[in-house]
Amino acid sequence: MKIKLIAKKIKESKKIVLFHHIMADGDSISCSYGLLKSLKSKFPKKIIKWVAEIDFLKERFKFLNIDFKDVISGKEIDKTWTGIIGDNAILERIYGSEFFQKTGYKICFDHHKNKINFKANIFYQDSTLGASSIQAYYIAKELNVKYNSKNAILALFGILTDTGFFKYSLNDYRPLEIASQLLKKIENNELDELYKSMNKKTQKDLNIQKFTLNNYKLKNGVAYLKWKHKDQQKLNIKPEDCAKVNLISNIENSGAWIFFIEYKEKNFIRIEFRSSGLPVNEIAKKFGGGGHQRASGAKINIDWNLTNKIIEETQKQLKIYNKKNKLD
Ligand SMILES: [Mn+2]
Repeated sequence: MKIKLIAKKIKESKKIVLFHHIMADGDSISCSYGLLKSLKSKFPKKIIKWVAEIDFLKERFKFLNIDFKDVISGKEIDKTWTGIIGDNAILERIYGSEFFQKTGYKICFDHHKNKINFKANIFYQDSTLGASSIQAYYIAKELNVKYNSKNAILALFGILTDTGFFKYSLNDYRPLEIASQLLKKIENNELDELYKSMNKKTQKDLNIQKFTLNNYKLKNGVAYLKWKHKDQQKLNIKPEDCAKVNLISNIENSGAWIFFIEYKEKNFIRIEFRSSGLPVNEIAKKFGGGGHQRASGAKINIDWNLTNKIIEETQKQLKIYNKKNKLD
């Protein structure tokens, strides 16, 4: 029903502007740039633009060769525009949120469980989906978008990112079903390039792996690592480079794994929580964060005593969880 409403509004709108969330990931790219490409191919006469964090996207998604020709600064946005944000329902997490707020009609679609914290005209939420790019696909399908190799690969990219190449979506057949449709349109060499890029390891990556494996701790079922500023300096890396908590995923006798990453300049610690079942979003929430049951995040002030409390809390919750589920 929401999909039909969104399609109808897109058809009616003369000017559409898409947004991505801050620190965009593959799913966010699919829902903004990918959907933009699909909509432009279907509606060549409409004005369709996006607000993009150009420098960040250029650096992080080099391999996508994003063309930024449809990017607008946002200043020209007013009530005559329809704004679309996918993969996020938190106003502060929209890149260019002040411009999003100026749009006359707001469409939001998201696969997170979080409550939306702004007024949207249409809010299409489905937390059973492993990626919001699947929602973007449903919207495009409703509009009869024809896929070619370029926009199909952008759609697939989000699905691969958020499902971990279909690992996290378990027996949900929809990501694979949609991927199988998209694959019919994708050139083999392009997919080969995408897979290589998504799995590429740099020397920096290897240094991060080496440090992680040498320094993580595992206690009472919780694996964790504290990425302090001095260690980042030694490895000549930025805090955002450290956000790879799955380097310590699924170690035998562990049920949850956490990275605490110090952002010295910005004066906070970013926390990445992951688990093999424990609802870590409940723990993240207690410390001002949120996310999915098995993948959540939070941000706290730089306070290493508090990180110890978070580890203890996770150990405690894991013990309860394991007992309840007869895992110990
Ligand atoms: Mn997502």
